[in-house]
Amino acid sequence: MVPKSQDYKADQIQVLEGLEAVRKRPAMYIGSTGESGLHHLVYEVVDNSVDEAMNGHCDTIEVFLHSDGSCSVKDNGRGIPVDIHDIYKVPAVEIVMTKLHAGGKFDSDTYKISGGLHGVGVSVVNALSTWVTVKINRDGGVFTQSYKKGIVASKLERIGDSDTHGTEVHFIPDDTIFETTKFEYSILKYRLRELAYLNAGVSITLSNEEGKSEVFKYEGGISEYVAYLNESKTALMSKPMFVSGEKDQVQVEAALQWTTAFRENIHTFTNNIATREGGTHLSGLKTALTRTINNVARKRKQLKEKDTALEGNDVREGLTAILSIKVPEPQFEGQTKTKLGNSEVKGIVDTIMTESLSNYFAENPSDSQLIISKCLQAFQAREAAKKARDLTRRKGILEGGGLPGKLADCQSKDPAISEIFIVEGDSAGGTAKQGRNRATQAILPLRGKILNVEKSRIDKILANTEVMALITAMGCSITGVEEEETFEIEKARYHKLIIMTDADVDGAHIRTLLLTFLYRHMKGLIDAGYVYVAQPPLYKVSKGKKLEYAYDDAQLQKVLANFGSGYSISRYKGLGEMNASQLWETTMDPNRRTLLQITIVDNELANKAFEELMGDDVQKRREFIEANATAVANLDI
Ligand code: 0RA
Repeated sequence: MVPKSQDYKADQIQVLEGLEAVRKRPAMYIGSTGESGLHHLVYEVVDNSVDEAMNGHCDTIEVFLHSDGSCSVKDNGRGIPVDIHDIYKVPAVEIVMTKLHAGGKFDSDTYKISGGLHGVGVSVVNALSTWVTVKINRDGGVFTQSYKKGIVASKLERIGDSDTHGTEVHFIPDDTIFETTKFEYSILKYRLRELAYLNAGVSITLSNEEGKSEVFKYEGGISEYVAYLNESKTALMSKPMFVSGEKDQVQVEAALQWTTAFRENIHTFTNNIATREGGTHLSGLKTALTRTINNVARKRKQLKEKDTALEGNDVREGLTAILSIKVPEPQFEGQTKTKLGNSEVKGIVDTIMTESLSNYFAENPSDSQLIISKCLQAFQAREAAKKARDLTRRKGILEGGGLPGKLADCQSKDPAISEIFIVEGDSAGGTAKQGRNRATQAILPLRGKILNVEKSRIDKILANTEVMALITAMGCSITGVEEEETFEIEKARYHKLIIMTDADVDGAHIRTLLLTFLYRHMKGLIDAGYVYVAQPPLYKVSKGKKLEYAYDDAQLQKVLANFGSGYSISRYKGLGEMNASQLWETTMDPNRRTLLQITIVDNELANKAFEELMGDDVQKRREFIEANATAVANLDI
């Protein structure tokens, strides 16, 4: 279990610095003064409560969004100390709240969330709030104190007796600092749920004054997290395998479950912070997986002596895993400071994982059989993909060597002004070809439905003519072909890829298949802002020579009001119902059209969305489509 803290002594407070610096350069402490920085205020307070939980002092945290725009975070931890500091002669809580970095020096709790954007201390929240009120239950009493913009507004006051302990921090963000001060329930929800998964048994409630309320509490911790991530997949084990161990003050927890999927889905955390760029803990896990599975496969004779060893990619195919470690002094590196650098961690994770994996495989022979068969299939598919790749490479297809026959290219060779329309069907493709501005607009008609890449391995993807035509036309290759990245955004032949499909169910399906492919294998195009969806009109309204288009029902009503009586309406079901000049006027002309740009708001949500939408579980897919009916209509993922 977690080491117990020694008794707190107020005079252990060491580093003291005022809060002026925080108000002067807020972004340095919370990342930004936009929406993300605003929500960091809540996470900062919650992280302090979670610190209490991680060290075994707290099991309940409640976050409440008040209708005046304030937020309160209440926990049942030890309570911020209220006794008078020997040297500073003020209550300790006053120092915690008004001095930078005071918190971390208080006691000898081993695991503090320090580093990254969090862990700057609750005083930063105070500095960036119009007002804060803390209420503490501790030492037999209830105590409260208020602050304004980080400065003490009232002395610490004992307002009653209490036999419990805990802290409540109530604050309202300073609107002279933040661009927006409105807390978004949905943004908070995901991080709080993640924290609840990472800290098994800790109950985290999120509520607002309008009566919305959710409790996140997972007795199963990260195992439950893995089961949740695998909801829309077919698992190869009845339940996730759970690993836990500790060495040299480093705690390691992992949950793993293989599925029939083709992608790996591994999330790593250090002291509850998502380490998106991976690091030494992830390396340790990967090493242990590759070595152990090869050993077991050989021992079980599923891998023959003459066979070459399975590679990392093979053993991780279809694996969903959470690796959560706690380190006393984490070092975060990398571009976004989300890569764990502590070198000692690799060996520790490797040792703990190797032992647990070996035991698991020994104790669960039927699961082992399935998992290793899956790894062998991945291995064989990789060999097949290599052949397909060599073939396409020889033809120069991935690099855009010969352009596909059915591409009607534009005349411009300048990608910045060139566009490619991906059009559903040959007939609409023909119309688009006639209607386009051939100087800058290329047309690629796709026949029928493209492959669902969510359910296909790379060898099958490379063998699909429609997908290959798209890859070849774009000229920038794709990701996921081999370990070394081959995707090169600089080689993109068009800076606008415009999906133009019918406004019906089939059109929506084709659009989704295309977006799935782009998200999984050409995500760089989406990140660069190159991917768009065309918006063809739904209605044509005419009266004599007068003609107008409407793109939705609301607009139709407006148009009709303008026309008065005696008009005729026609509803477009497909692109094919328009002639070339109508298609140009309504959908393709850069001066008149509207395009929807595809952006990814949240990577993890997008990942899950594609899995549910395109995955194995029909029920999940139905739920997703029902819950996102309007979003799917707009497809702004
Ligand atoms: C300083 C020292 C101790 C606890 C805390 C701060 C503390 C801060 C927050 C912020 C929100 N909830 C919190 N709970 C605790 C340790 C006190 C001890 O050793 O008793």
